[in-house]
Amino acid sequence: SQLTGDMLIYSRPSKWVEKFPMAAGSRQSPVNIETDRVESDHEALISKPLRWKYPATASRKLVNPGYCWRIDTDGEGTLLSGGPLMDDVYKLEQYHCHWGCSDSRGSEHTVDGQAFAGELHLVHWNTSKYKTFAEAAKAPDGLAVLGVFLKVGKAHEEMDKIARLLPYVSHKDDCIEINEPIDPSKLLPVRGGRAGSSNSAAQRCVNPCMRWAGRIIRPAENKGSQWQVDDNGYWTYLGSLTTPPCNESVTWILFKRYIEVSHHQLNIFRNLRKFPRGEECPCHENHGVVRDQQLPSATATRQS
Ligand code: SG7
Ligand code: ZN
Repeated sequence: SQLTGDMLIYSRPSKWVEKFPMAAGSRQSPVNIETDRVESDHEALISKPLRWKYPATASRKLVNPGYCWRIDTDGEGTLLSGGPLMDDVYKLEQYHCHWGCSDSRGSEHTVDGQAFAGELHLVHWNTSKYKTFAEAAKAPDGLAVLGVFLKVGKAHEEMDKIARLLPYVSHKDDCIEINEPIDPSKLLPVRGGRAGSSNSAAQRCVNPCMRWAGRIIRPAENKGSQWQVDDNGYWTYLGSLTTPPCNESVTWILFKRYIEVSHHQLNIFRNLRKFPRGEECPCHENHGVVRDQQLPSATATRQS
């Protein structure tokens, strides 16, 4: 049986490599962040704080591609620079979300084996070096994704603006224009447009655990929620897109702090439909790693 197009998104990540050879690469995402194996004093990270700017008017369209919700921006006036990106200037292309069928999972990355209820991704491309998003997506330093973990708690005000619009894009290929401004910087756990400006705040992940090298993330090895959460911090490593074509073009920047969203808001995400009007199959979850773990055939062994 041939896997094609969108069906791949719903298939197990270990199948992706059949059609997308990049999925077998050596810097595949997501990874498990091992907090006792990070480097704090990387000069490149601390010489310039990470900084961002997102005008609320840049969020133009809300789309249901069948496997998540996504907000496309016009990039106008948006900026991400500094930290691991050094002096290159990146623009925001889109942001989207991953979630799980229960509140105990849904994030793509894990921290010391612990999954979160969801993960928000702000996808940027390097405008200093490349002319288009497509060109940047093929380059090793072409993309930068800011990741924010979602934990269940109180309802998030800015996220609610998105949740309230989702019924208008309930089915695959539905798309609406955004009129009420949605400000992606309000979805970040760190305010003030900068992060990682002190030595311990920005940390580079050392030799992160790779999805395709047989190192499958195991919640069983969870050390609990005891890791250090730096108020202004992030973890960074060089990785890939988490879905086909799995391009190894992403500098990942994951905030240590999470944001809270409500169970109800997550349920609105889970209620999005995978197919066009007429077929009512809900998108219960759309995070990669756990799907493989659930399969009995997954070889959940760890290499040291
Ligand atoms: C989501 O994640 C979508 C994809 C995105 C993919 O499935 O947002 O974007 C589109 C255009 O649907 O793929 C090329 C791209 O951004 C992977 O992005 S991610 O690594 O940040 N999860
Ligand atoms: Zn994503």
